[in-house]
Amino acid sequence: MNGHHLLSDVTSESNRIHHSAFRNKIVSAEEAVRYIHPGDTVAISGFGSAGTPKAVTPALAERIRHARAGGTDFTINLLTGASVAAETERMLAEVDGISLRMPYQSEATARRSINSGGMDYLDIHLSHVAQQVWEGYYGHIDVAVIEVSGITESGELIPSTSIGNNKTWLDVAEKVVLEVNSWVPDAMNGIHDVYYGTALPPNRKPIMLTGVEDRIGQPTLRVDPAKVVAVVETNLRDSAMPLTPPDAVSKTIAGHVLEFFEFEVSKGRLPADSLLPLQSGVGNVANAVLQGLDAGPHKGLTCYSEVIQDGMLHLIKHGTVKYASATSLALTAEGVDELVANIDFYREHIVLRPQEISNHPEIVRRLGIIAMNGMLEADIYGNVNSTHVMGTKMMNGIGGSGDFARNGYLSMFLSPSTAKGGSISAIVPMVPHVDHTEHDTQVIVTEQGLADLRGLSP
Ligand code: 0RQ
Repeated sequence: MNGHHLLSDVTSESNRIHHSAFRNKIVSAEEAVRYIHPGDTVAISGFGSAGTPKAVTPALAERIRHARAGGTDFTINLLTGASVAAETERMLAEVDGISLRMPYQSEATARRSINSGGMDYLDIHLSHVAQQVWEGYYGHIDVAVIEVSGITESGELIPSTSIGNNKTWLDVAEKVVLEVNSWVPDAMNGIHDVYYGTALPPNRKPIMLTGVEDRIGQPTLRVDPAKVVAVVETNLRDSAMPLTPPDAVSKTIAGHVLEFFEFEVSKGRLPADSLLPLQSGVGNVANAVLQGLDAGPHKGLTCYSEVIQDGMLHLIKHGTVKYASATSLALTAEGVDELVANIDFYREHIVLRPQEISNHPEIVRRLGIIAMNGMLEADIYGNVNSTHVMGTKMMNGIGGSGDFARNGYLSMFLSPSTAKGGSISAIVPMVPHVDHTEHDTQVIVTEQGLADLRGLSP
């Protein structure tokens, strides 16, 4: 593919590009990054480990490293859906290539740069990103680099394994670079639902999504072909982290959560069969809760969350979950094999949406979501610190936790009761940094037990 750049009527190696205007723009990744200049604001695809551009970002890091070596300062502002593949985050941080990063990241090298003042970091609710970009808070968006899995005959883009903010990036960027990744199984076409009805006030209309499984948009993303300056072909897999089995503490926390659900059912506050749509963070504790549900009495559950991991496929296969909506499909290699082998089944049970919709407060409130998120620490009033270790050092960011915690029907925070081998308590008299106020937090769970703060005075 590297030799194909700037030839007219180039043939696509992958047979995924069914429109000649795009085929004619096939170039190498090294060629594509020439459209990115020092000081540019660059918006890339990616949410969790899924759908990050895999060829252009290393080429960009290399271009920055070269420029530095030659004495030229080269940094960009980097906008994403949420965290992106860790290696992408790392390679751009290692070359000191990012001057401003938003809206979320969770990688150690970038974290060090943020905490030492090398990188400015804007930690914002994921549901706010598209709106703030449209409002102009991040200035001119020079280049969008978006991974897709194909381009249709009519020039629409088939999304990859995540959608995130891609619709917004494609709409607002001056120039667009597309990575067409033929590793994404063809069979996934149709799993996406891209809603084009959002607008800024005063032109907003209700978003008519009233059930987790509702499809309110179209399966493809739109782009103005005139803005597409380069198309890069790849065949590279997402690098999803393998899941670790839940440990004893996580299992105990999950046990408290599951017992609580039964208590809520007995009080008539949750439907006995299907509960209410679940949102859960990623990681050990969330995983333990999902596994516990799989072994429990409920069938036909629904999930309305950000990320679908391998564990969710098992729940769907077993009938425990009948429908899962997210913005990212962050599967391991085995997860992808399972998905593809049974794609006709899973396509009936999974939908991927833009994060504007997966995290939309209107929908989270309407559906009555049970929000379960991790925390660093909580205080006895219920204020939660999710982001700042000891009140000063940025850990990851608020991500989508606030979108769900503030607007959910039940807002729960789950964490081991201590950190760092028992030397730090996660329950403190007063948190040194507040992400979720006592008014947003209803239930706090550790392995020591579950505190239901609803109806309690301070
Ligand atoms: O550090 O790995 O160096 O030991 O923080 O803590 O216990 O492994 O928990 O991975 O679930 O992360 C809040 C960070 C929890 C996460 C946070 C240290 C601890 C460890 C991680 P080490 P654990 P988790 C997703 C919604 C905000 C974003 C969000 C998060 C590390 O849940 O980023 O919710 N949340 N998005 O040792 C000092 C404390 C500490 C502490 C933990 N009190 N003091 N260090 N740590 N507590 C929604 C989706 O749908 C995906």
